[in-house]
Amino acid sequence: MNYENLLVEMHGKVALITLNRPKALNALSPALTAELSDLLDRLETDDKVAAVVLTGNEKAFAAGADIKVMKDWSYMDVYKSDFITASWERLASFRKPSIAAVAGYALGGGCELAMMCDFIIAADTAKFGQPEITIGTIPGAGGTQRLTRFIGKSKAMDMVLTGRTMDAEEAERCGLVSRLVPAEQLLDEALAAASRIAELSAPVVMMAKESVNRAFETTLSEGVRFERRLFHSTFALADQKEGMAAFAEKRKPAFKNS
Ligand code: CO8
Repeated sequence: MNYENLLVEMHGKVALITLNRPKALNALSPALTAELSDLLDRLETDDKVAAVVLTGNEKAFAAGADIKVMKDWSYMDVYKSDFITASWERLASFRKPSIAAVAGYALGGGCELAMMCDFIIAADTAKFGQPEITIGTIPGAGGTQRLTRFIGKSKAMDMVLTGRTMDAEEAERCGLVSRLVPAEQLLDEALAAASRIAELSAPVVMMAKESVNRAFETTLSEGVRFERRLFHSTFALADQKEGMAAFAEKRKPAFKNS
């Protein structure tokens, strides 16, 4: 898998994807998002891959969509192409677990990309923001929607209307980030979390992810009903039998992903 704007490394069953346009602070060009979409298609169907960690570099996870590419586009250019929505949204529909490991800037589309992952682990150097308003536009890949669900209306309005950045401590305090670690521990922490998930039953992990995501799309009673159906369906899996038998027999479960 050779890409111009991404690096891919396997750590056991975890694919570590590194955004790799360091000179442009990993600005998300159409070429980069197309490559990411193609890579995720491959990883989703590859049984050797159980989870994904998405990261950038010390200075930037990603500083947003590529402004230099976008700046001269007309309304018809972005409307007719639906501004490459499919490749941007690919991460949000990825069925295997995904963790964003964020150091430095996660701005605009970079913050939106991190929020498409299942959870975000941040280095103490991380800075999040939706600064689109400062360049005459608004978030376009879910920033006004996902950020609001993560941190609530007041803080989301503050971020989106002023374009200010939020440091890692504030991001953890308000629930944008699940864990905050010293920068030098970021990748170890994210890879350890992904590896832990990779040891568990893959179909059960996918169901758990699907069920949590449902909370963003439906009412509480429908969501609970959906969860109950998936919960019941785990009882059709050999892995549920193995998991509960292993608990009763005081041993480690050996899940077979079936
Ligand atoms: N696009 C293109 N190039 C960028 C971007 C970007 N978003 N961010 C940084 N770069 C480039 C700079 O132009 C510079 O290049 P060069 O060396 O050739 O001049 C290089 O990266 C280094 O950047 P700086 O010199 O600016 O570095 P600083 O440390 O001084 O500043 C900042 C870092 C504060 C992050 C600054 O670079 C910055 O403000 N960047 C722009 C942040 C921004 O506004 N992001 C939002 C972009 S809009 C967006 O994301 C909308 C998403 C919509 C998605 C819709 C999909 C359907």
